Amino acid sequence: MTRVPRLDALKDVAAGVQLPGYAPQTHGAGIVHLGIGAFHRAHQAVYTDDALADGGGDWRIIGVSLRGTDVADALNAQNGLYTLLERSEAGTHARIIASVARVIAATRDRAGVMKALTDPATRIVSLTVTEKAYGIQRDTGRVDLAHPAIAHDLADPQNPIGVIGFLCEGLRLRRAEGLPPFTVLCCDNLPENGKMVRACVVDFAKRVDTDLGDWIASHVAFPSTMVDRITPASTEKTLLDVARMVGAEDQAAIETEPFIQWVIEDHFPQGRPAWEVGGAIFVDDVAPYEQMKLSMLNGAHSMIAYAGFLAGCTYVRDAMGNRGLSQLVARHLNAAAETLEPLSGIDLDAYGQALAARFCNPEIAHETYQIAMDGTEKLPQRLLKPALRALDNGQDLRPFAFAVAAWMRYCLGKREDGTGYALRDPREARIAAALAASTMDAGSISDALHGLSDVFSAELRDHAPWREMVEAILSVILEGGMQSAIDLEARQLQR
Ligand code: CS2
Repeated sequence: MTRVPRLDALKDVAAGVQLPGYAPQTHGAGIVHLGIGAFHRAHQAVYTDDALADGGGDWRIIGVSLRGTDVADALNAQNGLYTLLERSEAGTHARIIASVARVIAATRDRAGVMKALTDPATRIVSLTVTEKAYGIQRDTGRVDLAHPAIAHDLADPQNPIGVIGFLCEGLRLRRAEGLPPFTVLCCDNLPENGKMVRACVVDFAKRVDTDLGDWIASHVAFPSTMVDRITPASTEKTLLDVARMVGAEDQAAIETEPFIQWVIEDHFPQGRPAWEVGGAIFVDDVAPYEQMKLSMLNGAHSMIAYAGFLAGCTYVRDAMGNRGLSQLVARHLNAAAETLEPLSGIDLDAYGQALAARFCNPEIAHETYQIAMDGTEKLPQRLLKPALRALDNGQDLRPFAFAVAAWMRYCLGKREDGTGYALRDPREARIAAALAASTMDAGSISDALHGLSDVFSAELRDHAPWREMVEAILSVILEGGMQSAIDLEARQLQR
């Protein structure tokens, strides 16, 4: 390939690539975003780009990487510019996004992060840091004192390293300086994510200073949001395609699907960008939308991840090409939909069919192994809560039991040919210890994993028919392998 210059200005971008509809340098920053990974760049940064082009305002984003330095190095060398590829059967659309002003790597510039958090211009702090980064005890809503970042930040609150610690210290300094607080906007796949993060920040703050906790509780807005866009990790191919289409080297390029959705509670006391310009929907209560997306899209995704990975499907699209598994996906989507209350303006059947079509997108290489990560953080809202609702409604529990049994088999950390893989779960050590103490038959594996009491609620754990179903499915998977368990399960659907 001929060498191309680095993408750092808009003037050199090849024809045919969509450019921002505004002059980036004429807009100041108003948002600090913690966790500037691919998802943020494919989602909230795009809505902000649309809002800047249409509504204007000083709403550019200062990104923060909490762990690594790569994204900061890549984006800062490009003046924050990056390419977004939207891929589908209809073709690939390239667009330059200019809403990110710069990125700070927290591990080497904590003072820079604090400065951004306490800048009077900062009115929103948004977050995509993954479920496990918060350190929330799901059942109590309080901080998990055993979480490494929470433990560190409680011991030294003025020198935070974690999400909750940064939010709390930023708010403390703003209050001390007489500045209005920023609005905290959680964009992670957690149920009632705003409420959850609020409970955690308030609990953390009260442990540091009771007055601060009370002040946050009464002055800081934490709107909940439902976010959606399937965004696989970038690959070598992403970067090569971008170099060809844009005519510039872009080390921060990302790829995603055409679909995008954002439902937000409209509670922004310090103002917000005109995100509705890009199609964001503002509602009074996001909870039913979150529940729908978590149990249908993400629930089916997790089922696909565990069953698909073990059946040899590298990508979600391969799982959808697996006859038996795609039938189980349809079953799962229907079962999850049945657990939901009707939602005005939404046809759940059509939503489920659209999800299946999105999973089939042949141009999106979304690894099952990527989705399988952090299972214990994902299972509760994606599979276990829906299973409990199904139980309450007297519905069939089997689709959920199948997905959970697939996860249990995945927890063994070995493919069917005996080769191993890393589990990549924050409870990995506890899973390993529980399994080591079991006799490794279906019953003892299921007992051991149901013993993770911060993952499985007592209601499900103590429900004998559920336990029997999970154990029976797991035993079929262990005996005949995942593919034959899938096929057997799918055959039962025909009857
Ligand atoms: C996926 C999500 O990796 C995962 O766990 O289920 O990232 C999913 O792709 C997004 O929530 C789609 O909006």
